[in-house]
Amino acid sequence: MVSRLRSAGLAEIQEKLVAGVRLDLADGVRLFEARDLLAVGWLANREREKRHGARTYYNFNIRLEATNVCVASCLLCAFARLKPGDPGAYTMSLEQAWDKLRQRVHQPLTEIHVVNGLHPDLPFDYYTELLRGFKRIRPDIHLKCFTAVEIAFFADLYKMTDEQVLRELIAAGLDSLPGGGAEIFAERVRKKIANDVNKCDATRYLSIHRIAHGLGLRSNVTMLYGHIETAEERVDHMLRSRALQDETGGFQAFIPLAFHPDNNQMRKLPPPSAIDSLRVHAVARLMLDNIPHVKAFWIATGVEVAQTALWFGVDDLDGTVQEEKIYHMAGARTPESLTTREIERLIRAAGREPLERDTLYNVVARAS
Ligand code: V47
Repeated sequence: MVSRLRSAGLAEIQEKLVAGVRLDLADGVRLFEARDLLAVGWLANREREKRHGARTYYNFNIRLEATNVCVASCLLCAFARLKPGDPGAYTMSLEQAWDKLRQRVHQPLTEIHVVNGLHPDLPFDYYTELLRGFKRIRPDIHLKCFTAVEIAFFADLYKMTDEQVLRELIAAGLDSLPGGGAEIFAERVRKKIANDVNKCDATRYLSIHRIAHGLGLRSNVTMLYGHIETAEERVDHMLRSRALQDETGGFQAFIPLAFHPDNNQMRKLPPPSAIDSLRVHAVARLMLDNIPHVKAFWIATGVEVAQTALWFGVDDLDGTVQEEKIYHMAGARTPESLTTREIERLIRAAGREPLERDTLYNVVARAS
């Protein structure tokens, strides 16, 4: 392998990894530019196995998008509708949202993941009541709700600080933050694909995660790839995530999200290739020496690429998901959900060991 790494131009990176020296921007770019994908994957797999062996995590979860009304008009998005009443716009009543959980009382779910549009007219109580109702129905369920972009929007709309919003949501039952809304931190790209006064910038996204970590919440960080970003901008995004993790230790997982071009204003772009997806996950594993998990969101990458990524640095497949809309409205042809049995089968078929986890990566033991 050493001679293969040398011919791939990766000998120096291999030496750094063995010596425990951190990779820098130039190393990250070199990993993106190296032609030998398997050499990059081999390095990433070694880092993955150092941390997790063959263990591969998944979660029994559901997704809920309570409204797609969103005052932001990001070019990348196929989910949002600008105003209530626009064709395809919806906003669930609290009862309708709670019903989504009630209908699944028979499922041993451990997490609800809620992401919404930035709705201009709902009162703040809608969100706190949403959380309280979920906890009344299932007191043990973990509420992973609202991206940093939503938290910033709430703060501006309801005239609170970001910290006040987080404290009120925590008091209502919020348990952690998902990683959505990060897109690409680099200004050049963010300005083009997600330019909206209502969408917080990278500094505020990171600041909200910092505050959340300080209040005892865990969170994830995502990166939307495969559109107009350069290799430097991908690595910069990883390095900004790594820097915050050095400060707080609060990120659990880094989640690359493959761009889907259907039904949005960037539909002329081709979707990222399988090769690119495998590389992004592998480079993330190599750059992010301080974030425990790299997740392949199978809805975004496709099931087969997510499964293959288990040998390219990935140790987590998200979960059953159920009722996902953001990707399916943007053209994803993946199923809307997988059963735990299907997820276990595809992990085993990859030669890995499936473990059901809760949101905080405690292993869930089930009587069989
Ligand atoms: O922030 C929107 C992305 C994100 C498109 O924290 C798109 O566990 C691709 O953040 N093509 C929301 N992506 C989803 C998300 C997420 C997913 C899985 C797990 C977790 C977690 C978080 O979806 C948005 C945006 O970056 N997105 N439109 C699109 N056309």
